[in-house]
Amino acid sequence: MIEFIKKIPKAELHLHIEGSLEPELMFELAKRNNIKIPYNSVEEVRAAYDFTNLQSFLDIYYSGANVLLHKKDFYDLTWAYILKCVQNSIIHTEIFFDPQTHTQRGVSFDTIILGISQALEDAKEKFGITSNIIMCFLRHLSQEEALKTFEESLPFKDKIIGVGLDSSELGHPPSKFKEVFKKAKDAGFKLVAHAGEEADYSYIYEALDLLDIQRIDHGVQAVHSKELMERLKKEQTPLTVCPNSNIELKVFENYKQHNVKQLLDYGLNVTINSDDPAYFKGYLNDNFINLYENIDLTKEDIIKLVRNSFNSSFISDELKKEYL
Ligand code: ES4
Ligand code: ZN
Repeated sequence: MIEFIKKIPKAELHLHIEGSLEPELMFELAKRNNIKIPYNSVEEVRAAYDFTNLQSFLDIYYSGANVLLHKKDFYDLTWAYILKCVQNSIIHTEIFFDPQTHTQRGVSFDTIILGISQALEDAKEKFGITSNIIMCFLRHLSQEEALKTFEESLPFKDKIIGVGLDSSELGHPPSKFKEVFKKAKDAGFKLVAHAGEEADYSYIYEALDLLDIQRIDHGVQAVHSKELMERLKKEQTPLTVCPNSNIELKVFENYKQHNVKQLLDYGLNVTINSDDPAYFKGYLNDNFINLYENIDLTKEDIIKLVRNSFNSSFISDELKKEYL
């Protein structure tokens, strides 16, 4: 079964490219760009990855991103993730990036998007891996700033398939970003949002009803509302669940406590994803293997989860047919 999990061709729908920055590359880029980082060794970095909640992770994740300055840095970051895709049998990936994490430090929008998209074009050429890019707004910042970022992205609209919402969830509900999501929808972007990761299921309702999103990132708190579960089942709204992330950020105590099997058995459209694999101890295969080893996931469950990812992706119907 482990071999089967490793080899089955997969799609990934919830991956923050900044969260794929491995400590080794962090050191290399710090050196290349002459940037001080608060660690003396790769081991010291890994030891710092001991999180108590989402915010404790985000503090370290944003600090790690400081080493990214030039187009080549974003290219190298993305290329390193593509090599992991090859190892994990990922043939299609939809990656998030956080423009504000970089533009706030003076990095220009084009530097970021051109570096990432060049690596993805090369991935298609060299490995046949297809991809889409989703731009996330940082929810701890204002809607005003999200609107500014949205305007900045418009010259690169052909490279960005959708917009998302991430960062500190508690206290920053989807309702805060109604206007920018409306603008993005009118401009033809696909819409997704992190909701019900740490915050309660009311954030999922808001994402659906106020932002009109097409996928929910995480969404595991939905189990606390029978009415919402029924709706998600009926509408087959995709949930991009990230098991390693949930364990590392203490959303669940351990894999046995994770509710992914419950969501799946209820009939929801669940997918498995790695979120921030460099920080959460493993890429996509590890997420599947951890579930397989700890809860009663059958081979049929795994096939269903993988098929859900392709079905819920933003690829064309033609390509979907080819992949399914
Ligand atoms: C994130 Cl796990 C998670 N949650 C919310 N925002 C994020 N950004 C990067 N990883
Ligand atoms: Zn995420």
